[in-house]
Order: sequence, then C-alpha cells, then structure tokens
Amino acid sequence: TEHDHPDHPRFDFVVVANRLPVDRVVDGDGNASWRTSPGGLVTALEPVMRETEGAWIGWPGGTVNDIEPFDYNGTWIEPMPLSAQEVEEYYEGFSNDTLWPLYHDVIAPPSYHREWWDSYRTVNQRFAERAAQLAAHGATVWVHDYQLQLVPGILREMRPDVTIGFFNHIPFPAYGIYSQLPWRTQIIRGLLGADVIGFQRAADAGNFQRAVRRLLSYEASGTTITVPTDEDGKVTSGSRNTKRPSGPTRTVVARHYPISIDALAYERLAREPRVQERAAQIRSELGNPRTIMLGVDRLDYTKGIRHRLKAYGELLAEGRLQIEDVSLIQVASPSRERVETYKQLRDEIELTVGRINGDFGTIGHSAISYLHHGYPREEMVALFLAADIVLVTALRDGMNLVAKEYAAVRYDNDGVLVLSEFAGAADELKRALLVNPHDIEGLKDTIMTAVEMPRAERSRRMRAMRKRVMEHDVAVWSRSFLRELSPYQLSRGGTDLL
Ligand code: GDG
Repeated sequence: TEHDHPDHPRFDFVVVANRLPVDRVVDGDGNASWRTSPGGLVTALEPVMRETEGAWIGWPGGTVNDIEPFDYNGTWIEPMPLSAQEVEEYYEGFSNDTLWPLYHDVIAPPSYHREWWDSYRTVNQRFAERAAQLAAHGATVWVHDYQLQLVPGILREMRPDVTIGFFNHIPFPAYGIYSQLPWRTQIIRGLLGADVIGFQRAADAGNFQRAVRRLLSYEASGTTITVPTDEDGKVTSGSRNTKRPSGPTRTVVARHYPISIDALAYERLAREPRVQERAAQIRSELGNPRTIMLGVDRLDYTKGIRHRLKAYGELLAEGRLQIEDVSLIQVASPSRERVETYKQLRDEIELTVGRINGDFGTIGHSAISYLHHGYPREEMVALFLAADIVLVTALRDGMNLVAKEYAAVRYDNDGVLVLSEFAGAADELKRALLVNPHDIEGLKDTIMTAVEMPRAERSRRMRAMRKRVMEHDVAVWSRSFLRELSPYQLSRGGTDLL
C-alpha cells in the first residue's frame, strides 16, 4: 500500500500541531538556525519525544516553503509550509477569526466565509496526508487543537491501523453557540476519527458529547461515544438513524485532561538568586509600593484585560486605592496583529491605559506600567515574584497557564491569585479568589479583598494552590492522556508508548 513506501522514515509517535516545536531564527549575516520554542506544549511532550524518537509536523511560521525536514535533538522535524493565502484564510481567517471567537462563547463576533472553510479543509487534508506518510504501522498520532480538527477523520480513513489522540486546548462551546457554525457536522465527524478526544474541563467534554448527540444521534454516555463504522473501522459518512447501530462500531473516549506546566522548572527558576535580585529591582523601580498587581496575557479579547482596567480605574477614582500605594503592571504580549478584531482591541486598551495614567499618574509614578512586548521566561518569573496580586480575569479561557505559573513560582507561600471562574484553571485552583469578571463591582470588591488579605490567609490559600499544581504537573497530564490510548494501541497490535 501507499503507506508502506520505503523511501521516507517512519515513526511510532507522531505529533501534529499547527506550529513546530522550534522557531527559525535568522542572524545578521542571513544564516538561519533553529531554537526550541518557548511554548508549554513543547515542554509537555519533550520527555515522550525523547523516549520515542518521534516526529513533529507543524507550520514553521512565515511563508518560506523550501525547508527540508531535519533531526532536532532526536525529534524529526517535518515543516508544513503554508502559502500566503493559506496563512490568511486557514490560519488568520478560519482558525483565528471563525473558530477562536466561536469557541470562546462569541465574545467577539465570528466571521463565516466559505473560502476560509475551503482553505481549512485543504490544509487539514495536507497535514493528515503527511501524518499518514510518517506514521509506522500501529503508530500513535497525537493531533493538537482547533486548527486541525479535521485531521483525525481524514487520517482514520487513510490509516485504520494507527491510534489517534486529539487534544483541544481551548473551550468547546455549548450547543446553542456551536450550532451557529455552518460546518458543525463536518467538524464533529472530523474529531470523531480520533480514539480519544481530550478537553480541558469536564464541561467542555459534556458540550462536545451533546453536539454529537444532537447532530449525529450517536449514543454518548459517561465518557464514551459509540460510533458506527464500516467493516474496516472507518468513519461512516452515514445515515441519521444510528442510535442503536446494528453493524460494527468503535468506541471513542471524550473526557477532560486538564493541561498543566513544568511546575518544578518554574520553582527552580524562582529560586535563582539573579531572578530574585531582578524581582527586588522591579519593586524598587516602581518606588516600592505597598501592593504590586500584575496581569500577563497575550493581547487577546478573551483575556478580559478591559474589564480588569475598568475595575482598577474605578478603584482609583473612588479613592479606594491610592496611587502612592499601588501599581499595576500589565504585560500584553503581541498576538495575531493582522486580524482586525485584535487591532481594534489594542487601540481600545491603549486608549484606556492612557486615560488612567493621565487621570491618576504623577511625575514619579504611573498608575499602570503597560508593556506591549514578549519577555524571556526569567523576566516573567521575576514579575511573578514581585507581584503581590496576579489578576487573571479571562472572559473565557481553556485553562490559563499564567494562573498555574504564579502558584508554582511562589514557593514562599505568599501572593494572592484573583482568578476568573471562566478559566479552566478555576476547576482546580479553588483557593484562588474566584471572580465573575463581567461583574465590575464584584471584581472591585475582590481586588480590595486581595489587597487587604492578612498574611496567614494568603499563605493558607497559596499553599493549597501550590500543592495542586506541583502534584498535577504537565508530565501527569501527558501521561494520563497517553495512558487512555494504550488499550487502543494494544487492540491494534500497535506500540504502547508508556
Ligand atoms: C492556549 C489556551 C491554555 C505570555 N506572555 C509572555 C509569555 N507568556 C506565556 C505565559 C503562558 C503562556 O504564554 C500563555 O498561556 P495561557 O494558558 O495563559 O494562554 P494561551 O496562549 O491563550 O493558550 C489556554 C493553553 O493554550 C494551553 O493549553 O491554557 O487556555 O487559550 O505560559 O506565561 N511568556 C514569555 N514572555 C511573554 O511575554 N516568556
């Protein structure tokens, strides 16, 4: 068969993600080299990649399309080129201007364009074909995130012998919202090509199961979905009357596996003397205020940055916070800058920051230190160490790793986390101060509670949150997901990765 072609290397473990785990850097002389991407997924999968000598298929960024595959520290890097038009339609369009706002409860209105959908299908097809070429017989393929939801279905058709996992890093919306999508059934079918479909929260898995029941009438109970198939185990494009299928079926698991961070690595960095010196320096450069508050987000409308600024501005206006006592640092790292909604958001936030600083700042002290940059990880850890309060006010967020990073860093058991109940992290970090960011009065009161919280209570809460994060780190996450795949691997005579 086509996939037995001997010409290219074959792997027992293949990761398929929108981006590669490495970034291309070009130096002053125009020489290109590669370095590890800072992202969490890369650290999460690093141990598995090392042990299995796996392959990773992803877009290298940009539109350079002649990059040859190569070995990087034992991982086979398979660059998937995108044309300028595909970047516009598949990536910026369908992924980031249709699916992203739709899956985040339409905080911004999603755009539906048929050309974008066509491009999404084409690119997903190409990723799936490449995965089919690289996967050894009985291999495991782990597909990541909303950009690639059609890959499991296409791959299942081509390669019934492989075990397929899919992990959705962002929320999965309630059916009333999901049903807006003109291609809602195709996406559900695409995902059902996987053996295990992972979500961040139990509620996301529940929403997905309801969508499957409503759109396909398949039986879904507990965490399993019964999918009618043809004799080869392929997805049937099928009739509607499938509730009690008489023919062959396969079982798909849909449940939550909350993602996490390399918690120990964060704690280690926090214990470095140079990072602590930097934290002290940040504090003194702000004029040693009594309270430093911190927000760290990609500049994204899901993160609730405007709600946070509104609450802070009103607390200053009402005199409940004094400019001499308090300082807010807002890191807003640049993101998706070619998408119109993001341009507008940036303008609005910068207008608001300018107003608050103009109204309340003094020559020696500004109300908000607004930073539209990305920083090295060390600097982020120093900021977490310096911050008495971290504000995570997302309107919707799959997990939110910033919340977990703050807990991992604070080995001194101090600091208060204000956390939106709409972030996945709220299911685990129950001793944070949970807020509804839409309720501005409630948010203001919660910020005041954080400012005034006695040391003993801060310590009790932080201790509980740290325990959770240290015991449920990213290695626990990837192992529990892969463990769910092993019965499928065994039943197909494939390779068990653990
Ligand atoms: C998606 C989901 C889910 C931010 N600015 C800088 C910087 N960061 C780091 C943070 C954190 C990461 O980026 C952001 O992760 P989040 O989880 O907060 O949010 P998304 O980017 O939206 O991620 C999310 C995640 O996927 C994983 O499944 O949790 O819900 O939306 O690690 O610290 N890091 C550095 N400099 C910066 O300026 N070094």
